[in-house]
Amino acid sequence: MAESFSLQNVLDTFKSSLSENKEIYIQYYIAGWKELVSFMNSLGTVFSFISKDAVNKIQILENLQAGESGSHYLTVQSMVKYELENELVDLTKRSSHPESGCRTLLRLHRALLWLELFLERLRTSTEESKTSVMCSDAYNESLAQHHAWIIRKATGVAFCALPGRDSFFQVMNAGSEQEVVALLGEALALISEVHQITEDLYGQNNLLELP
Ligand code: 1PX
Repeated sequence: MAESFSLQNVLDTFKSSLSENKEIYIQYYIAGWKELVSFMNSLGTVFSFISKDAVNKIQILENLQAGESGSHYLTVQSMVKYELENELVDLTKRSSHPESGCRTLLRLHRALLWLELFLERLRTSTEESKTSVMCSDAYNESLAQHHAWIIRKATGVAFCALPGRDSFFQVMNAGSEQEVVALLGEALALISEVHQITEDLYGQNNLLELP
């Protein structure tokens, strides 16, 4: 699995997720996450509790896509419209729809901000920069505010087990350091576009704090 990972694959899947009129295809959005999860799995078992949760979220969305209302789960936009119109979203507390597509995708959406902040740090880092510090800074600026203390604690422990900057550059499979930095720039533009579109859509529909 580790050898099949490449930053280019991640870039390509997120690119495919954007339709011409800037809707986001859930299938490719999920495919992007699967790439990232396969990379995370290659880092070792300290990260399993993180990848398990990501896989679980991916699975919920895949089940919705494969279900009888699957056609409504083509894009994030069509999902939001369908679930809201049919009152399939728990808006204030989890009750009859604890695993709506909207709340599930929101968790991945928040994690995408972490990824954006982390990759930006990696892109502008120097040889002395520590991945654990870049990772936890990015985490504290994004996901941490949505996580309970126990999760933040466990996450902090996992970050200490991260490989160094060199390994990250290698694993991205994109050539020399300059080439990796260039590709990171390209990937970041796309990831931030996908993130912004989702953020705007969720913001307009008051979905950013779904329980
Ligand atoms: C080239 C570099 C690529 C790095 C790829 C790393 C991919 C990371 C994928 C992380 C996906 C995490 C999804 C987390 C979703 C979440 O926030 N879930 C929580 C809330 O869900 P709930 O259903 O309860 O409302 C849930 O409680 C989380 C549990 C697990 C802990 C999540 C910690 C996330 C840390 C993200 C940083 C990952 C560091 C990986 C190092 C490379």
